[in-house]
Amino acid sequence: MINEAKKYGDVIVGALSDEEIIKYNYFPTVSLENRISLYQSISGVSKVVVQRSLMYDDIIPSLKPDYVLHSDSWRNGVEFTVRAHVKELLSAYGGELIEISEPKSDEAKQFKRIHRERLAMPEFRRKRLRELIKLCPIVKIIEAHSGLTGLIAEKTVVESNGTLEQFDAMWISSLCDSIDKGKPDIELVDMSSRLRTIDDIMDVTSKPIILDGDTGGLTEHFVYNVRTLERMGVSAVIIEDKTGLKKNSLFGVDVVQTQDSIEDFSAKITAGKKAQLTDDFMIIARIESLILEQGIDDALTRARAYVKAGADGIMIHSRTETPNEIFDFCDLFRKEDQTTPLVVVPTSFNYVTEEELKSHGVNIVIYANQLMRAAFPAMTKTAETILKHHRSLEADEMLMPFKDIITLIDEL
Ligand code: SPV
Ligand code: MG
Repeated sequence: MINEAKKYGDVIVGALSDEEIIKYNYFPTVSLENRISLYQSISGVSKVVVQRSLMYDDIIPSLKPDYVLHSDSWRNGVEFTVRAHVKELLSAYGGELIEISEPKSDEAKQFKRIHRERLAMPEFRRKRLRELIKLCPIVKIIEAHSGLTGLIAEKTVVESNGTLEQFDAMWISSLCDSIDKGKPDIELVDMSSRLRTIDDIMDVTSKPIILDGDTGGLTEHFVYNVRTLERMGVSAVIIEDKTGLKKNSLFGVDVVQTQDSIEDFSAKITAGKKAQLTDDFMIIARIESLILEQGIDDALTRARAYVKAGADGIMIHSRTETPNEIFDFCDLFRKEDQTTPLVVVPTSFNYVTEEELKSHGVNIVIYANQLMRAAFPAMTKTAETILKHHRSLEADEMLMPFKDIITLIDEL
C-alpha cells in the first residue's frame, strides 16, 4: 500500500489510537509508540500522524490530503459507514479515495489468524482486562456460556451513531452456566465443570474473561482456584460476600441467603491475592448488602474493608427496578475512592444507559444473562411448533437457513 501511495506524492501514514482500534474489534499487541516508529522506518513514509477518530474527522479536514489510500475490504460489512463518511469528507474539498485490494496470499491470511491466536494466549488475554479499564470510558461485557455464545461475544460488531460498537470481554455467569446444564444456580455446577466451559470458550475466542466465582467457596479451596484461573488466562474472578447455600441474587430476600462477615470475606480476598503469581489477575469483591436489604452504609463499610483487604475492584449489585441505589452507592464510593474499578450488572434496572453508569463512576458494565434469555424462548417456541404441526415446516420462518448453519463456523 505504501509503495502504491508513493506514486501519488508524499505519504502520510495514519496510526489509529488504541482507543479507536478497539472499536474495530481488534486489540493492539504492539504499543502505539512502537507502531509509529515501525511506520516511520518504512522507506517512502514522510510522516506518521496519530488518528484519534475512527471516522477520520480529526485527520481529513485538517490535513486535506489529495488522495486517501485504503484497503478495499471496507466496502462490505460495518466499515461501510466509515468509508461513506470518508468519501463525504473528501468531497468537501475535492479529495479522492483510492482503494487497493488486500493481498490474497496465504501469508496475508495467516497474519490475521496468528494475531488473533496470539491475543488468545494466557499472557495476552489475562492482562487485557486491566488494559481495557484504562482505555475504555466503560468496559462492556456480555455473558457467554459455550463456544457458540463466546463466538457471538467475540465477533459481533455494529455501526451505531457514527461509530462501531463491540463487546470488550465475556462474563461466565454462574446462572447461565448452570442453566445451560439444566441445573439451579446454587454452586451445584462444580469448578471442574466451570473450567470446562471456560476452556470451550477460550478455544474459539481471544477476548478477556471474568468468571462469576459465586462465593469463592472455602478459602482453602479458593486459593487453588485463583492459581488455576490465572494460569488459564482468565482476567478476573468476582466473588460475592455470601456464605452457606448460595442462591441467585435476583431472588433477594424471598429465599434464605446469608451474608458473610466482613472479617471472613476480607480474609478470603487477602488469601486469594496472596496466591496469585502475576500482577494481571484481578479479584473483584461483590457486595450483596443492597440485595439483602442491609442498606448503603453497610455496602460502603464493606467496600472500604474489601479494598483494604486487597480487592482489585468492587461489584455492587441490586435487584431494584431503578438504578437509584446503585447511583447513590457509586457517588458516595467515588467521593472517597477515585481509582478502584466499579462493576455493575443492570438486569432489573435495564433502562439505564452505559453513559449514565459512566457518569456515576462505573468502569465495567456486565450484561449477565441476555444471550441465554434470548435462546431459551426461541428454542421452546420452535419445539412447540414442531409438536403442534407434526413437521418442521411451520417453524422454518423462525430459523436460520440450514445451508447457513453448515458454514457458520469457519474451518482453519
Ligand atoms: C450471574 O450471572 O450468575 C450473576 C449475576 O451472579 S445475577 O444473576 O444477577 O446474580
Ligand atoms: Mg452468579
